Amino acid sequence: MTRNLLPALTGITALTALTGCGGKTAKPDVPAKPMNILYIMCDDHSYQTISAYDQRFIHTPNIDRIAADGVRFTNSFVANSLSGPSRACMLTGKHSHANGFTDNTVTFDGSQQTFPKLLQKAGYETAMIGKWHLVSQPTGFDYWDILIGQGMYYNPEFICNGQKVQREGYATNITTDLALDWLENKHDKDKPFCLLLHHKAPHRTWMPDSCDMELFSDVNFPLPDTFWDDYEGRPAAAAQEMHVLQDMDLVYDLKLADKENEIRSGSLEGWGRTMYTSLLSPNQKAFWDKHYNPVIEGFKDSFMRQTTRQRSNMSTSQQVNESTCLEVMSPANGGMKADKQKLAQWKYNQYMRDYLRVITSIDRNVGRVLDYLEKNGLLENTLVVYTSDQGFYMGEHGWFDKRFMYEESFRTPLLMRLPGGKKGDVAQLVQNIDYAPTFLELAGVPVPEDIQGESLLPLLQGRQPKHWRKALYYHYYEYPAEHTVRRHYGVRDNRYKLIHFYPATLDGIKVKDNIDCWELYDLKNDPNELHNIYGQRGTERLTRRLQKALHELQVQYHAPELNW
Ligand code: SGN
Ligand code: CA
Repeated sequence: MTRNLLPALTGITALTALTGCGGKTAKPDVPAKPMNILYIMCDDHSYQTISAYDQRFIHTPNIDRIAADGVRFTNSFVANSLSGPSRACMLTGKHSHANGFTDNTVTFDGSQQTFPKLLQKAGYETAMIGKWHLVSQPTGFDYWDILIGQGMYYNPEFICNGQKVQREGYATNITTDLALDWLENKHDKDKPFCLLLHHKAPHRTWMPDSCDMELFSDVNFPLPDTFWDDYEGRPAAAAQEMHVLQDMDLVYDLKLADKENEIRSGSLEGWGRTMYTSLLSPNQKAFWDKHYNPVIEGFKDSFMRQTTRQRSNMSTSQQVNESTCLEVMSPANGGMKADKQKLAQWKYNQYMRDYLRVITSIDRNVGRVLDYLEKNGLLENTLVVYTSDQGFYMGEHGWFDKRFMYEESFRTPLLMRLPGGKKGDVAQLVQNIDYAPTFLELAGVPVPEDIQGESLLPLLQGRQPKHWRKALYYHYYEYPAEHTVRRHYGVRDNRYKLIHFYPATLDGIKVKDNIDCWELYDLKNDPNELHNIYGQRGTERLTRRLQKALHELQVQYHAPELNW
C-alpha cells in the first residue's frame, strides 16, 4: 500500500505553465520531465555559521542564494546527531532503530530500501559524490565516487565505482569538480538526475584551503555566554569530553605541530604531526608553514616563553594563578599551566578562525555549482537542497562536536529552493527522515508505507497542511565512545524538551560510568538549556504530557521503549 500523493507541479511543464514561456502552452499529453534533485550536504556545518540563519560570524552569500530564492526551515532537526546515522536516516526516511545504522561503528545494510533506489527505478539517473561514511559500498547509484571513511582534507583518496584513486588538492574543490564533471560529461541528459554532493568539510580537524588561510586572522571572537557553563543539574553534560578548553588538542585540532617538538598534547598529538608530515605535498607545506609558523610562535610567546623568561620579573599577582591553572592541565593541553581564561580565549579563536575558513571554501564551491546550474538552464528545473548531517557547537556550553539532543546539535540547517515554490521561512518541525519522502513525492514516485518521515513538498509549495507533527523523536546510541556522550532519547515539541540519558549495556553487561537521569527544559524561558526542571514541583503535569508524547512517538515508529 502506498500513500496518496498530491501531484507535484514539476519540471518543464511546471515552468511552462507558470511562465507561459514563448507563448507556448503545455500539452497535457506530453509527459513532463520530472524535476532534478541536487542534494548538497556538509559534515558538521552549524546553522550559526550560515548568514541566512545567523550573521554574527560569517557571510555566506552563495549558500544564502538558496535561501533567498527558496525556503529557510527555521525548525529543522536530525534524528540522531552523528554522521553515519544521519546519512542512513536520510537515505531510508526511517529512524536509526528501523534502518539499523544506530552509531558510527556499524555497517549500513545496503540491500534495504532507499530513496535513490526508488528514484532509479522511476527513471532517474542517480549519483553519489563525496562523503558517504556508511562502510558498505553505495547501492542505488548509477555513479558513485566516495571519500574513504571520514575522508581527508588534502589529497584525499576516493573509491570511484569500486576503484581506489587518490586525487591531489583540497577535498571541497575536488568533490565539487567531480560533481560538475558528472553533470557535464557523465550524466545522461535525457534523464532527470538526483545528485548527492556530500562534502567532508567542515568536519574536524577544520583544515583550511591554502587560499583561505589568512581570512579571519584579525577577528577576535568573544567566548559565548554559556562557555563557562557549570552543568549544574545535568550530569551527562558534565561528563562529556568535547570541551574547547579541556579536550581540544593543541597539536591535532589547532595545528601546533612545531618543528622543535616543544608543544606537547594528548593522544592525538602524533596524528596531528602525521597530518602535516605525511599528507601535505611540499607546495602545500609551504602554504601551511607560512600561515601556521607565526601562529605557533604566537602561542609559544603567549603561553610558554612568558612563563619561563618573564616569570621571575612578575609580581605574585601577575603570575599564573595556580588554582585556575589546574583546570587546563589536561592531556589535550600537554599538561601545561596557563591562565584558563586566556588559554580558552586563544583556543576558541583558533578553532573559530579555521572553522570559518573551511566554511568560506564550502560557500565558494556552492556558488560554483549554482552558477553551473544557472548557466545551463537547470536552475529552473532542479530542487536544490543545502543541509548538514547535524548541527555543531561553536563553543556554546564550552563545546565543539555534536551528539547531544541539546539545540545546537539537534538542529541542522536546511534550505531548499524549489522552482516556482514558496520563498520565505517555514516554521514547522521537520526532521532529516523527511527528505526521502520529499524527493519521492517530487519525482511522482509513491512513498512506501514503511517510510517514517513526512514529505516536505506541501511546505515547499507554500501550503499549510492541517495535520503536521507536533513533536519530534530523537535517539543517540554511541556510548562508550569518543567524547563520552551518554546514550539518550527524548521528545521535543514547539516549547518543551524531555530527555532520558539511560545506562548502556555491552553484551548484556552494564558499562561503567553509566548515567541514568531525566532532563526537562522550557525552551521559551530557558533557550540555552541551562536549567533542568525535571522533578521540580509544578512540572508534574507537563512531564506526564511529554512522557505520553514520547510514548506515542515510540509506538508510532516502533521504537524501543527503555525504562518506560
Ligand atoms: C571522528 C572525530 C570525532 C567525531 C567523530 C564523529 N574524531 O571520530 O571528533 O565526533 O568523528 O563525527 S577525529 O579525531 O577522527 O577527528 S561524524 O560527524 O563523522 O559522526
Ligand atoms: Ca557530522
